[in-house]
Amino acid sequence: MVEVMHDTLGKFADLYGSYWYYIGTAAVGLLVLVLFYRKLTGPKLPPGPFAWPVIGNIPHMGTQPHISLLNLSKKYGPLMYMQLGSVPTIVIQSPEMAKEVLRTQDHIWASRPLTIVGEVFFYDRQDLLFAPIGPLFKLLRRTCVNSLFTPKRIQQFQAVRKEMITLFIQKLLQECKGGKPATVDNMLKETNFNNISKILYGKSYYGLKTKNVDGSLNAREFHEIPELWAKVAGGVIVGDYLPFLRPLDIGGCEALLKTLREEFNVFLTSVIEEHRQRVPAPGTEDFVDVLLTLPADDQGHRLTEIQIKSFLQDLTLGGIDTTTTGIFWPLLQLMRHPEHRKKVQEELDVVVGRDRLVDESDLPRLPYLRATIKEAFRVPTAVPFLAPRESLEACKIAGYDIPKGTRLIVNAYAIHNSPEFWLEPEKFDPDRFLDPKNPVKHDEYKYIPFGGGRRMCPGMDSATLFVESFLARLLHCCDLSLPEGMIPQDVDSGASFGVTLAPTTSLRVIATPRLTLKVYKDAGIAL
Ligand code: HEM
Ligand SMILES: *[C@@H]1O[C@H](CO)[C@@H](O)[C@H](O)[C@H]1NC(C)=O
Ligand SMILES: CC(=O)N[C@H]1CO[C@H](CO)[C@@H](O)[C@@H]1O
Repeated sequence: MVEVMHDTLGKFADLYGSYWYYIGTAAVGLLVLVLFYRKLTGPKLPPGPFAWPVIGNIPHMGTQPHISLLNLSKKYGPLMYMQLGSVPTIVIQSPEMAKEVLRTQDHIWASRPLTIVGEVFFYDRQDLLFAPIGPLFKLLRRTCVNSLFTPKRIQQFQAVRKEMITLFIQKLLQECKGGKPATVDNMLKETNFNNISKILYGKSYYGLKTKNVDGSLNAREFHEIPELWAKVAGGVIVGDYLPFLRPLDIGGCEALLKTLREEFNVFLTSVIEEHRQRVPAPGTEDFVDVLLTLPADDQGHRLTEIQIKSFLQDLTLGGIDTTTTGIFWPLLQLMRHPEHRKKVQEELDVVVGRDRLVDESDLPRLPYLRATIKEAFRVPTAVPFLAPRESLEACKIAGYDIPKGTRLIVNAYAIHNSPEFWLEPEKFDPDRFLDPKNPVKHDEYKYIPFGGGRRMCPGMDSATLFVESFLARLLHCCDLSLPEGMIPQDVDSGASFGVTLAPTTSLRVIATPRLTLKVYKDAGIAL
């Protein structure tokens, strides 16, 4: 024992005596000074949780990142800095901060980062959703405004909407014959997919098998492509955050994205071929017709075939899941809150009566129905995170320095569900949107279900009309109730994170007719 101690002390003395000791001390001192100096003069980053080496703050995201981040904001505030693997990120969780990045600094934050989905699935970002700021982005946005989502074009699809909703109601009422419950979420998925594809491609494609490049039939039906895509795109692709692991393709996401792109490509190639062979009557063009016949812009630019395909992928994937989710959550809330359902139906009876179907022209006179849908876009928020953005230059937010190339997450869910900005946020209360003394103003950025700034959802008007029209007809034509033994509080409002929030359990309802029988007969609804 004494021997060992002596030995150690001896070594210590040796070290103490050597000039290496002095050099070592000097080096450590210098390092401390440099770090301190950088702290003083380097970028002053926003606060945020401790970042682990290599993985950074990835563990803080958890499986429900929209809620984890909302929880973290209580400690670190509405502007938070995180390191997601190798990606420097800021997280925005208040209306004031949202206004800063979506309006005041929109020119800095309107670009999108390069991700594996953008690179692999969208042919190196030749679509709108993933396009960086540049000429293609401008051309595609202009196409949305001038050719695809014009009021006239939206009006043109009124017949499709009407047909689809009527068919849905017929199917629902038939399934519920004899008081049997129907599973609404599954029914919505089918119907929506088909009818959106009708607007885009002029045909329903449900049940259609995709083909392989050699023409043989693939096992996957076309509607599975959007579902699988949403799973991959809504999850974490490891290679995006830890690029050195990308070659391993953990989970096989990249390989799956490639396969899905190929299957989608074969499908779109045949759709485009079919459309090239025909000349649609004016006023009956679908989106493919419109995109194929776009005139060149001032500089003579036209969309290439790859760009048309990627854009159609966007519109298909951006439109189906969001619209289904947008119809599902208001319906679920109305099943949880029979008192509001009753009020919506009373409004319909007063404005429309029971002797004819609701028409889209009735919607402006149905404020309570519309407020109900608005409130259901708040809680829960169908699209919890706005699509990711990236800064084009270094900037300052709230006095903090944000370097160029920083990723931006706007947690719309948090903004919609924080008690700082909404009174009793967990309460479902459509009247929030009807209070003339305290209106929810667009320029306050406390209500952003469709995003904001130059990246705001181009499908907003079209989607809102669709959802309103759907729910107006459904609630007008059908009385809804829960399966026996279930009370409203039993309706599970649990949601799991993804590009859109998905319900964790199925919604089962029983529908019965509530209008005069002649109305169903005239509308061609077989009971
Ligand atoms: C209830 C339905 C919908 C909701 C809640 C919704 C929500 C959103 C949100 C939050 C964004 C991101 C905005 C941002 O980054 O600030 C977005 C972008 C987008 N949406 Fe929608 N959307 C819906 C329906 C649709 C439909 C029906 C279409 C087209 C058929 C569509 C096409 C797009 C496209 C192409 C973008 C990307 C725009 C860009 O990056 O410039 N959306 N949507
Ligand atoms: C968020 O905080 C609440 C209450 O403090 C807690 O019950 C919940 O588990 C937290 N959720 C997540 C995902 O961190
Ligand atoms: C217009 C249109 O395509 N309607 C379809 C909507 O979805 C239902 C349910 O799948 C189909 O039966 C309709 O043909």
